[in-house]
Amino acid sequence: MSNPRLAQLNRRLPGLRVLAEAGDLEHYGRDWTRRWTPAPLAIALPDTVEEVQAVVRWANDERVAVVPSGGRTGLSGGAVAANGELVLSLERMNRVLDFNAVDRTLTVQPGMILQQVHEAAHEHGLVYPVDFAARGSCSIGGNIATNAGGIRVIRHGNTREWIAGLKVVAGNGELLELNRGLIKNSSGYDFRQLMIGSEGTLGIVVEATLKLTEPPPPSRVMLLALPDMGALMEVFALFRARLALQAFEFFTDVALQHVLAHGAQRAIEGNHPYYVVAEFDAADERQQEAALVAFERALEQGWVSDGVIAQSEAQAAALWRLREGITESLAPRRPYKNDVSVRVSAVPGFLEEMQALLANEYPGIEVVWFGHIGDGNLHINVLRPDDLAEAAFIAQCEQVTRLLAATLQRHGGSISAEHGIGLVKRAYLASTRSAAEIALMQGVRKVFDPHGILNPGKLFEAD
Ligand code: 2HG
Ligand code: ZN
Repeated sequence: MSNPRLAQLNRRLPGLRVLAEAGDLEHYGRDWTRRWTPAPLAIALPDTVEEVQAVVRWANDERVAVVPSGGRTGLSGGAVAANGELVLSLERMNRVLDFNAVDRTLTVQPGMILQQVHEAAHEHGLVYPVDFAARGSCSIGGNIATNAGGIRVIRHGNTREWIAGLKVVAGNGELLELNRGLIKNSSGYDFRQLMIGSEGTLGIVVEATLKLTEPPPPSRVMLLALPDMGALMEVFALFRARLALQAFEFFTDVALQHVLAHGAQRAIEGNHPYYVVAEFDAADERQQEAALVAFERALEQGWVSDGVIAQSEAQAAALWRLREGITESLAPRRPYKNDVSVRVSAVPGFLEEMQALLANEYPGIEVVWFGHIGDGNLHINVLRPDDLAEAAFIAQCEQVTRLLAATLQRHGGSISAEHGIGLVKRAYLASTRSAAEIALMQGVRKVFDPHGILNPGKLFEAD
């Protein structure tokens, strides 16, 4: 260990696993944004809560910045280490610690992959219902840090709803035990909720007690083709009124073309500008019949032009792939991403303005949009043309994001719905949160992390 700081860390914590090879710095220093050049000091891989505390105490004493790191599937740069930070990877802390059948809770370490959490819940005949396409590689600690949403929010809410307790290491190395799994706890400030969505700037989650629930009833998956944008909210209102929706996801034909080019199977013939994947309870004939009646009504009204209902689990998975495969199909192009939300009632007005804005500001540039329309959450992926240099492209996108932020502000929306602020959206935080709120947020940060060593530069432009 030639670096004096690392040598000192090694002297203080000789048993700590530390990586500092070029390949490791590259691997652990970046997330799915792929925009920043990774340049961490090293990677610490603690195996126990005490080791996490010891690393944080050292970093606090030495004023070394620490980037907490999970699956690094984030899309806002929240886990990027590009400034000599120590990456604190929680990947070795990936075990189930406890299942409590009476409380219906699963206590896990933060490095557990979401899919493994699903499987562990399933073994006990229950489910952890937060779910999204990155389930195979994102970690539960990262989900908590960003209050991850996904495709079942319409039924179950965000990660926030499913956390019964947290153990967290604050910026001075102190271990906090927050809420201890209680359902009722009216004893002052709820720091557990404050930690959720704080993007590693207040503390490092070292243990989480997750609420579990009953498995959902049997469901069916339907793909609908829509003739125009106006039909989208009509179909949503109709389906929500008549069916028990588990998911209602939307994408454009532009998105579909990318997924098909990436190997997915076409499910509906012809050209249609918009699509919806809906999943709904279909426990009995009455519910299945209700879905067909709703579909026929939508056809009569001209709100849908075609549709298919999956007849098997394999077909359902194939329909879901059309929606869930979008991010992966675009990844090689390293899109510029926006992840915005408005209240569901504000979606039609916002969409109209947003479409006009994108058409105006991105002439000749391919824009792919899709999202969780039933939650008022849209993802916009902008693809760089080959003949436009990266820096010029980002500058143009930043300019459009400023306009988008102003549009969102008029509609009472948010510049980040579920991906967090990280590095990517920090310049726009003030479009969603007031100056008074931001000052309070920074004040809170000082309380939990007095020397600002936890994920500095993320969330706020200046600490
Ligand atoms: C999704 O909903 C994810 O698929 C990713 O939140 C969104 O890639 C994106 O922009
Ligand atoms: Zn999403």
